[in-house]
Amino acid sequence: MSEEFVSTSVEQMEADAERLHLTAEQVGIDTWQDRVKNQTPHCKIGESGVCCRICAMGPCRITPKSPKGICGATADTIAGRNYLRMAAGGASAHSDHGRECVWKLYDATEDGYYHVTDATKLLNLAKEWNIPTEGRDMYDIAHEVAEAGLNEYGKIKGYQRWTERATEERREVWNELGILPRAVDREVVTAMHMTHMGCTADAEALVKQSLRTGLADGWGGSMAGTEFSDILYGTPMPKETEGNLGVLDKEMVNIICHGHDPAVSEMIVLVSETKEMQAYARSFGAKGINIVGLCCTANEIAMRHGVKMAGNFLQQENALLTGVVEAIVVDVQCIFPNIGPLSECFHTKFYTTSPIARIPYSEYLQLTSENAKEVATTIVKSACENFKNRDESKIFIPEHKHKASVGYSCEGIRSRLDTVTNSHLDELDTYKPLIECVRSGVIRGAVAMVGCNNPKVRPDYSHIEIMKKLIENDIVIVATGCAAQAASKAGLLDKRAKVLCGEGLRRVCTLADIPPVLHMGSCVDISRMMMLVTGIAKDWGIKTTELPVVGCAPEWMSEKAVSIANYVVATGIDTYLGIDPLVGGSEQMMNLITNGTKDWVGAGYVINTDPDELVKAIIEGIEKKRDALGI
Ligand code: XCC
Ligand code: SF4
Repeated sequence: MSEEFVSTSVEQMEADAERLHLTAEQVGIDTWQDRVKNQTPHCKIGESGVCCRICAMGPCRITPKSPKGICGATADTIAGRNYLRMAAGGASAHSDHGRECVWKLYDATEDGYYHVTDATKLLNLAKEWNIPTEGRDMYDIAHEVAEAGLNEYGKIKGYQRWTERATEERREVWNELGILPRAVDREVVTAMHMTHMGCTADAEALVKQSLRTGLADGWGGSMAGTEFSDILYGTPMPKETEGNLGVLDKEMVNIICHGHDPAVSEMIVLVSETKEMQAYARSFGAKGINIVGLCCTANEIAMRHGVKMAGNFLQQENALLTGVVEAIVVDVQCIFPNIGPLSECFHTKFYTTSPIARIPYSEYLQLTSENAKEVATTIVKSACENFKNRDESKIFIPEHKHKASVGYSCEGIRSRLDTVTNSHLDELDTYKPLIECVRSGVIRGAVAMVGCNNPKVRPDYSHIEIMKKLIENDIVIVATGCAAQAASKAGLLDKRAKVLCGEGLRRVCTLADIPPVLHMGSCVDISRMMMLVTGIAKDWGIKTTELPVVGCAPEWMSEKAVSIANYVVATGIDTYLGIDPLVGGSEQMMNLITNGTKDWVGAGYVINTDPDELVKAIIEGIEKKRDALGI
């Protein structure tokens, strides 16, 4: 029997952060905790979404005394335009990350640095897109599939090909509403054009375009990111790893990979695992090389290689404050600019690798398909050489960490069901046993926990408390992004966390040998969740809107989260937000995103900044769906 399971509490995590903050004071650097104080209270007008700086007659601010901007734009117009611009920013980020993945497959060759790893997935996608495969060279197929994938970003006619994977019913709804997404770039440009000075003033049209732009991400750019990453680096399957700051190792060369696109982190992992590089690390007195991930990069390399996860968004400064990080290497998105000055206070080397994220106080080594291995080798070598430069007086590593079972792609989930339950049914590769569990009430439903950290709420508390309450109520969780990282810090990805579940879910966890929170990957992998709900709806024979499944982003902060929320809702899944979406200054906008979208796509937002009330609303929402199904 393994030792007893004890979840790390938020209080313990906060105590670790406080101790690390002493180091920040010692070296003379600020952290987000300090900066939040300086930024509070936030500007009320900006916070409620009614500050417009779209043209140079402004900025215009809506108040009771000044109900219109200089052009006559109302609160509804201004909040609506700002909201759509957030969705467009988020869709751009996800989709461009996806595009980079497709380019890597386009550049892939037998003897290059990027390869086809999951050939089955490549062939399936070729078949789906009517690309001939018979008797062809694998890389010829790969290049044609990649070119077709790239074409989805800018094609001049037609709709996103990826949407053909959705249910018939969804495509009809999207088509009738006029939100079936066209090329990814087209939807973002349309959003930017609509929100230009003197264009769309109608909030309803702005919300519809938000849904459409979101769909171009979730059923377009993000889905490309997931699919092409799987083809290149392998489709994730269940495996064991560890999470939280305790994964940093004092005796090893520690390298942190942070960002999103696996092209960089994959190469760092590959290079660091070579005998030659391990020996190089030992030649400087280290026991070896310890690669760890932060934010979504952590999710990507944990899911595919079992690399350890140092934590989520608001933990990035803490990781460096341990004083044992020889190098941090980043690509794009969610990187605090403060990593620059912070790394200067330590021996830590800070490497940027993408023209999309240039950051002061970093060394910039642009990584391309042609130089990837050389760049990774330079970084890993310099980290090894840097091991001897640590300052003992600045070192403190919090001990908390948990075991984590990760790698639950749709294929990973079905493989678990196949080995333990489907084998009795003589039917493989189906969600039917899972559906049986939900119908019978052994599991009440499922929640997709996603999104970031945000100091507007107590960080990680909302994620962790909501997840604990849900599993206690026999609701299974799928998680991505920084929500999944929060779960790993609290031990909820540990299979032994089933002791925290209600009786039904505990039984399912035992039978299927899974943890109660299933780690599905990074934020582009919310496209996996879309495929999961679509697969379940198809196998069940009901609409996605009828499933006792909801989404929840209790601590979101990025524009990407707005894009995600839009496509999740458009896919028919109610989404529970713990942070206000910055439209509170417009009653019409608030009403449109909570109720209005319900009439159009059958789902909407439920917003509540109190985590206890939010989780109650989620459970009620799931039970209502069950009642409607008569189960
Ligand atoms: Fe970024 Fe993706 Fe948010 Fe985490 S969850 S803070 S977007 S790393 Ni995506
Ligand atoms: Fe002001 Fe209108 Fe210009 Fe916005 S677009 S800044 S509301 S004048």
